[in-house]
Amino acid sequence: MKKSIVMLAALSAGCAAYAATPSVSNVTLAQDPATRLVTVTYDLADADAIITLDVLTNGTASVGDANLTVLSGDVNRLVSQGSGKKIVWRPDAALASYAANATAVISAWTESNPPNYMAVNLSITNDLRYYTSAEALPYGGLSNDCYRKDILLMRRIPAKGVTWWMGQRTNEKGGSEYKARETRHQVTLTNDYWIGVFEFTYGQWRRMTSYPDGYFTNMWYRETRPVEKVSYKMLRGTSTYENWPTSSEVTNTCIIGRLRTHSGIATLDLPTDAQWEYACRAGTAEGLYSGFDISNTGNDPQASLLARHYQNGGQGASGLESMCDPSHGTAKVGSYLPNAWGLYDMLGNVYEWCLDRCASDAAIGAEAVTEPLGATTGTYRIKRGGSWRGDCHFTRAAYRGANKATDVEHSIGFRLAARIPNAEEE
Ligand SMILES: [Ca+2]
Repeated sequence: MKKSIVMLAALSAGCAAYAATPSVSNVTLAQDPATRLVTVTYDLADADAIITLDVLTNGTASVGDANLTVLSGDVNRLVSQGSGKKIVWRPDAALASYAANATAVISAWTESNPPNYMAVNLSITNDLRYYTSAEALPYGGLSNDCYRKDILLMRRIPAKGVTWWMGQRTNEKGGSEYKARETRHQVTLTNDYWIGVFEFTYGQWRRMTSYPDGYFTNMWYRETRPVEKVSYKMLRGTSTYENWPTSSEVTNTCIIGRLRTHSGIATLDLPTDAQWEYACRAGTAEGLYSGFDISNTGNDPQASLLARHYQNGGQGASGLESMCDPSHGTAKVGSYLPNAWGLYDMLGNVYEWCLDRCASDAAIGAEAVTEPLGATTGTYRIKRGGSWRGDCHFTRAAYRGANKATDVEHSIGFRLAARIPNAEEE
């Protein structure tokens, strides 16, 4: 058994005037030679903090997030201040010899500056786990369908204070009919936010309440497919859905209200139209988040790499069959290439409801705006990204469609978002 060199790292919120900065000390690492289990201890002072662990070999080289997935104890969650905090790590067999010469690095993150991934357990209340990368996820990572059925996995989007271009560049292929609703303009968002890595699925819905009355009838296959036939009104509450943008309040019994109560995340909601497009683009300006424009408005080869649409499997051999299987209908979420922030199916599969009401015909202005919340009146709400029911001119980052808030459509589902508080709000 060998003692570690004591190492510590505390990441501040960047604005210590508003909230105490957590500090970590007395970090130790020891390995049991019989079981190979590694125990890390530390003290946390000045503020509660989200804790993540890295392990270095030879003082500098990280063992890598993919080798730090079997952890228990005071790690990957919000930890209360105190001494003698304890983490147990089971290293991979190949790392057994490294662990004996390792040093532990504890990072303490504030709630206004969290790690990149948050996992919400849909079976246990108030169980939020945090990870620095997708590689650090337990249970085998994203390939495990638990992230499509049992866990709501969200990605932090670095948006605070960033000014970017929303809308269609000049004469984008596939966008000529929609220029008025895709007018290019500058947008600045005031907060970072979480957004779902995947569209919300039948399986996730079932863990919060009874099954939705969706279009697809294959009980096993649809568990990992996006929910559809859910209206904006159903998602945000019969008596509260019209509140936005005056208020973000929803009832406790609608799905978003249930998820807020279950998770303890008060800001959980649909994304705004601008949050959705910023997350979809992930820094790109082209029609597709891969950096290409579409070349075919019907069945486009580049869009087919990213999106389930009507012409690459949306339509089955007998048309729009409700008994979906892997060959047609909606796709299992995460079947196509993600964007640079690791978000899947932002284009295609199902349209995604956004919070915003929209003006007539969804027309949008050219003036620069900060944190836009949509029109203040109107019965229509924005939907984004195209779907399994449509051609590729809809599966563009700029395309903005709309439906009535009461519409129940087999092409429209949703993904969740949650505003991250700024340091001064803590
Ligand atoms: Ca989608």
